[in-house]
Amino acid sequence: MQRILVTGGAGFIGCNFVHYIMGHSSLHVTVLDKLTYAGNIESLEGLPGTRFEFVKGDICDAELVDGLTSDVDAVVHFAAESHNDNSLQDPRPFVDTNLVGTYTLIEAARRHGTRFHHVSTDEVYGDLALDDPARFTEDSVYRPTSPYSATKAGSDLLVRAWVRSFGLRATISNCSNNYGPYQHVEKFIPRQITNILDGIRPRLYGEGRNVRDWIHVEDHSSAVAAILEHGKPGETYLIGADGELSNRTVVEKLLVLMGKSPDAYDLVTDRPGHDLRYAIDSAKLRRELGWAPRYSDFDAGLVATVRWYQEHESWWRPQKAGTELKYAGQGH
Ligand code: NAD
Ligand code: TDX
Repeated sequence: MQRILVTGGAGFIGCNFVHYIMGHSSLHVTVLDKLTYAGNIESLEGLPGTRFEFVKGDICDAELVDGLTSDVDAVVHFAAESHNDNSLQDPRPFVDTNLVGTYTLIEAARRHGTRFHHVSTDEVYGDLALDDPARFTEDSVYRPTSPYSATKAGSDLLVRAWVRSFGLRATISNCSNNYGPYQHVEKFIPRQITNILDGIRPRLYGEGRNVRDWIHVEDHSSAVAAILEHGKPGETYLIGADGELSNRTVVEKLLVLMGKSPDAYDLVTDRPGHDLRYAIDSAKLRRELGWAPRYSDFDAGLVATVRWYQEHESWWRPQKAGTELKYAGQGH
């Protein structure tokens, strides 16, 4: 494998993956990204120019996608509308990008016989009860609950059907909640870090009891790289790092880390349909591909993430006021 196409490479996980894969291989990387509100070209600064190309465009643009796909050995597909709260306000872009965009890409990959990796989420499996000892596995039933997770579930099923019906050489990964550098300030951890930096009290939806299973974004990147290299076409791999924590616990950790009282947060209106708990069993990935997370200490990862937002205000500041205005309109 010499050349890959990365969709959504100007977004949070996509840009971290591009930095990771270019630092750990001699691959040539082309990024295709529409630069929606969530994409930021600055996140791709400092990459070796001879092995990197950026194309601004839409994954729903069949002609563009066909040309780019014909030129590479593999497509790694991160591009998506990714925020649950937005999907509750306006589901349409989720249907377009997550469903029609994925369809457009797998049709091109089918025509050119291109290896395809589809990046997805644990949210396709719905949620678990807070006191349930179970975790999601590759055999869990699809039960998406939000417009976002429903369109991600639909995109997974399209990829599975293209594998079965057309022999597409595709793998799928479903990962838990990521944190780390370059994450948009609309998401939970960066929102609260930048709120605290701005003297605003963190906002917890409902009672803050919902549980998310946190993984550092670099561990997600190393897992996708391992699947791209050694994964078996047709297989799904769950990616997680045993990082279950309630939202309240995460906010308390951030407040203490940033020199505030652990109870200096506010409870706000809950998200409609708010999934209670996600939890990943990543035994298959660890056993079959020998993958293991490097950032097993969540507190250390959080310290590094807080430092990154402190040191990169010029990266996030332009998005902050508009994001908070949008949240104010939702009672959040
Ligand atoms: P993000 O919102 O930060 O980035 C998405 C990127 O896709 C942006 O750069 C945006 O400009 C681009 N994009 C959107 N629509 C496009 C289109 N039509 N054509 C081309 N580019 C387009 O998202 P993220 O958090 O980096 O998530 C990346 C992928 O990982 C998504 O598929 C998401 O479902 C999945 N995922 C995310 C998480 C998480 O915790 N954030 C966890 C598991 C899986
Ligand atoms: O201000 C907030 N207060 C709050 O309590 C925000 C923004 C969120 N929350 C809660 C909602 C969730 O329980 O924090 C948790 C995390 O919220 P998000 O960052 O919006 O993530 P989530 O809805 O869990 O989805 C994320 O993980 C799975 C990503 O956004 C998805 O793209 C990914 O698929």
